[in-house]
Parts: sequence; structure tokens; C-alpha cells
Amino acid sequence: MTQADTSRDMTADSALAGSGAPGCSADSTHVAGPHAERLENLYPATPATVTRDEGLMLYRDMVLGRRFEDKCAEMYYRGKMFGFVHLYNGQEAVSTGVIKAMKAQHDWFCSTYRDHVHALSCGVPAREVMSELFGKETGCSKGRGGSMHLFSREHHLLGGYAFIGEGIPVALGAAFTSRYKRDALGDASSDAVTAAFFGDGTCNIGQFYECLNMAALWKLPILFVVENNKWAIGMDHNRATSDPEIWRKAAAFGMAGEEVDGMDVLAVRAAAQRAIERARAGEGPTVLECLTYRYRGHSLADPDELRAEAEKEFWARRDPIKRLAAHLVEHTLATAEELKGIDKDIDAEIADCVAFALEAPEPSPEELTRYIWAED
Ligand SMILES: Cc1ncc(C[n+]2csc(CCOP(=O)(O)OP(=O)(O)O)c2C)c(N)n1
Ligand SMILES: [Mg+2]
Repeated sequence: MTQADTSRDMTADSALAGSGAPGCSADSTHVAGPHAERLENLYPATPATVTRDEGLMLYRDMVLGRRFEDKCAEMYYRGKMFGFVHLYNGQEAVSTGVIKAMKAQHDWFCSTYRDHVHALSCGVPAREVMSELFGKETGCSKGRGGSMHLFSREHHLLGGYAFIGEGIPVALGAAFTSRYKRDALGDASSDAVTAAFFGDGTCNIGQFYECLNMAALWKLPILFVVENNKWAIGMDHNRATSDPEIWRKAAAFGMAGEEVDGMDVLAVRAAAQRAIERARAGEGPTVLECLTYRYRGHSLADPDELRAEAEKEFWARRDPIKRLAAHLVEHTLATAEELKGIDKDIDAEIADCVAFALEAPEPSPEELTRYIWAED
């Protein structure tokens, strides 16, 4: 039985088990709409386990992402950043769950315009990310990219991309390279896996399907990580998509597909680990659809007036950071004081990165045309 078959079976079970899932008949879920109902009806995952060290590392990464983004909002409204800025608040479990399941500076990552937190999870220093957002020379893209174009060769971040879907073929190329080095050039150590992150709205454009096709055909080691936050700017996913269950589209290409609670970092991590294992074993790609939600508007220029309060409250109650904190305390893996200590350390790191970025130099005008060609 293929993974795609397994996933199909899981859905059949889930449909049967769905009516008994906790909270699915609650009014609050119903009011929050079909995306919320889907989350409540998810096939109950085997509870994921985590060690103390791993749990603290995951917690730290999510808090870093959250507080970094909150600081970005503050700096944007204070006029320190310009251009479009898209924040990731609410979706942290996806970045942390997937990227921390992969090998730093070995595997490859490709993002979108909503890329700050992906960069941080990849290990790009907060100083470099904040500097980039201020257009400074010390930024990870030397101040030439800005919010939507973070890049780090050192941390294998292949870029944030402003056009939706633009990063998917780039990620496919990285996955192809990894396979080509091993199979055609005989480098047995070439086992890198690539993760491509993109949103629900992006799954309605051609590049997504073209890349799924090639990835399945060549059994490429890639994870198509769909961050289904229900909205594509102001378009409700359920109004724009023939079958809103994106993970099912994997089966049409004969590849594995899985849906996961994207507000549960342990569940995301466990699903990512399964997909990574398959990819490294030469079993090919996976579509991993993470059901999640962005707490803020599409960008900081969006007043966020379209979305229902009940829907926002539903997702806020499932906050991934609070959820992991509760898990760690409940399983005596950490105390509330220890977690507060981490929060404090992160606040210091954020204050440091802002001070660093404010002080950092602008790119020199003499270097206006530098970094356009590869030899630079
Ligand atoms: C090729 C292209 N078409 C249209 C746009 C305009 N656009 C910017 S964001 C966006 C919605 C994307 O939604 P989704 O993929 O769900 O990502 P999210 O913003 O929710 O993370 C669109 C259509 C674009 N950036 N690129
Ligand atoms: Mg979306």
C-alpha cells in the first residue's frame, strides 16, 4: 500500500470518526466555519512525544518567531521599515515543526514573502534578518532584498519570493540537484531533502501542479508544505478552491499526502519526520497540508476587517506556543518559570537585534550595481 493509499484510508476513518471528535459539534466551531470544522475533525494523531531538550528548543524557536514579528509590527508603524511586510503570527508551529525536523545547513528551504520566521528557524541570526528589514548592509541579503527576499547561502535558505508559487520550482531544482548528485554523479552522501513552504491560495496556480508532477515522476526528495491559513489576502479558501482538502491532490500524482493540525508543533514535527524519512529513503515527495491561521491581516497594510471575530477567537484558543508550553509543564518536562526565563532571553535577543539593525550602515551608493551578477 502506498502512502497515498494510507492517507486516503485515514480520511475514510476520519469521516467515520469525525462526528465523535472533540468539539466538532460545538457552536463555536460551527460559527468559526469549515476550516475550523476541518481542524476539529482531523483524524486523531498518535500523541507525539518529545524530550525535554527538544521541547525547549521548539518552544524557544516559536517564541523567537512570535516576538520577532511583534517587534516588526512596532518598527513598521514607527516608520523604520518600508515596503510590504507580511507577518507569520499564529503559524509558528509550521515553520518550527518542519524546519527543526530537518538538518540545519544540510537540507534546503524555500519560502514566500511571509518569510521572516522561516529564516529564523533555519538559523539565520535575528540581527541579520532585522537588518535586512531595515535595508541595511548587514542584512542577510545585504539590504537589497527587504522583507520579502530573505536569503542565506550559509543557512540553505533559497529565498523568500514575492510572486506566489515562484519558490516552488526553485525548491524542486534543489531537490533535483540532491538526487542528481547521488544518482548521476555517484555522491552517496547526497541525501539532502528540500522543504518548499507556500500558502493555500498558491495551490490554485499552475506551478504547483507542474512541480508536483515532476517531483513524483523523478521521486524527488521534497516536502510541499502547504500553510493553509484559510485566506489568500481577502479570498476565503473555501470559495476559491474546488476541493479545499489540498493534501488529497497528492494522490492524483501518486505521491504521499497528509493533513495535520498546524497549530500543534509536535504533530507537525511528527508528520514532517515521516515525510523526511521517505524522502531520504528515495521514496519521493509528500504534500503536507498544515491547517493553520494567521492572527494578523495579510500584510501590515491590511486593516483585517473581513474576517469574523468568532473565527479569529477559535484559532487564538489553539495558540501553538501556549499549547506547547502547557504540554511541557503537564509532562513535567519544564516549569512555567523556565519557560518565562526563555521568554525573557528572547526579549533580550530581540532588543539586541533591533539596536544592531538601527546602528548598522546603509549599503553604499557606489555598490548600487553589485550583487546583480553571480560573480559578485
Ligand atoms: C503570481 C502572483 N499572483 C498574484 C499575487 C498577489 N498575491 C499576493 S499574496 C496572494 C495570496 C496568497 O495566498 P496564500 O498562498 O494563501 O498565502 P498566504 O498569504 O495566506 O500566506 C496573492 C494572490 C502574487 N504575489 N503573485
Ligand atoms: Mg493563505
